[in-house]
Amino acid sequence: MSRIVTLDEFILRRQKDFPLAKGELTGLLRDIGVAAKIVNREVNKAGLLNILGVADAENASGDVVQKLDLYANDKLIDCLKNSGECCGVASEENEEFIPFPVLESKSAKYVVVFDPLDGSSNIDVNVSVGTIFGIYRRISDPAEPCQLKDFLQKGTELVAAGYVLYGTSTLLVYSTGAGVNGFTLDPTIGEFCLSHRSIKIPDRGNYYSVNQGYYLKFDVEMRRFIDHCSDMNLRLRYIGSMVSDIHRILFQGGIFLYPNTRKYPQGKLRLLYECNPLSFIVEQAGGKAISCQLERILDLEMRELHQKATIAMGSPAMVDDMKAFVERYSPPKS
Ligand code: AHM
Ligand code: MG
Repeated sequence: MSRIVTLDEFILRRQKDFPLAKGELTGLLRDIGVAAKIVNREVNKAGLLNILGVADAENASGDVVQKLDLYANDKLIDCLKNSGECCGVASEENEEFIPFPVLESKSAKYVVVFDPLDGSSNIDVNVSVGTIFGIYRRISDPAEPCQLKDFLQKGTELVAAGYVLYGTSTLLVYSTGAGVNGFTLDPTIGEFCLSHRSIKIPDRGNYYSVNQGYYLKFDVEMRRFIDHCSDMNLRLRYIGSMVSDIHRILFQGGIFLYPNTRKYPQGKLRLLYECNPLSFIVEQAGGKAISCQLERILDLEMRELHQKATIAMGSPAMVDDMKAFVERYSPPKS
């Protein structure tokens, strides 16, 4: 039997590969791992504790029942606030970013962005959901509270990113820009253990993942590409939880699409909290991530915290196919 490597041990080992690293990023990743365990505990007992349902409802003992996504949001903020390595966070659940008080002893160098529980429509029906996170080095003065510009950095500036998938088992997958590794939570010892080393996305796969219910609302070039996927007998898989869909594609290959529709002319998914961190992971695994207007996602300018983007990501050859369809079938620009 091979020796078990825990997430903490792995992160510490990796830190030693960077002689100038002082351990701040290591501490941050560990804190995110702790928050993930707390959220996982609640996700798993959600039905039992009557924690599901609308925020502001009261449970039998008169306590305020928190919606699970708000609970996850609070836990992540708590863990990061107490880490001492993070000077502020921006969450999909909060309108504004949250600066943390400036610490007397050390000035934290990082900001963290996250979607605490992605795939919220799945929460109440026991289908997999996930947490997505990204870590940036602050660019404002470390002696001052963090500022909006610390968060409005392009995806290319990500120092680390990852996700946690609360599925049949709970997995944490992350990258610091040197490959992608996955850790499965062993509930008997309460530790994330290295289970997927150096994840590499297949060049092609048998799956495509898109909300085909919106087919008639997509632009013609996107419809032609979806027709092509169907003609190629690719299998359609769409969970409605981006983390789950991307996780499958990471291992089995395929393409994930969320194009613009009439309802969402800029796309639906958030660049900061969803598209950039997952694009970072997919690229680190050898895949590609572009907008449906064919710009690399990680190169997109950030203008506002809740900015949306269209996205096509996954196996590199399939993203190239999609690009070719868009180039071929887009109406000529007048
Ligand atoms: P959420 O952050 O409100 O949960 O929305 C994001 C989710 C993604 O996980 C998923 O891919 C998408 O929304 C599904 O949207 P739709 O129901 O329009 O297909
Ligand atoms: Mg989301």
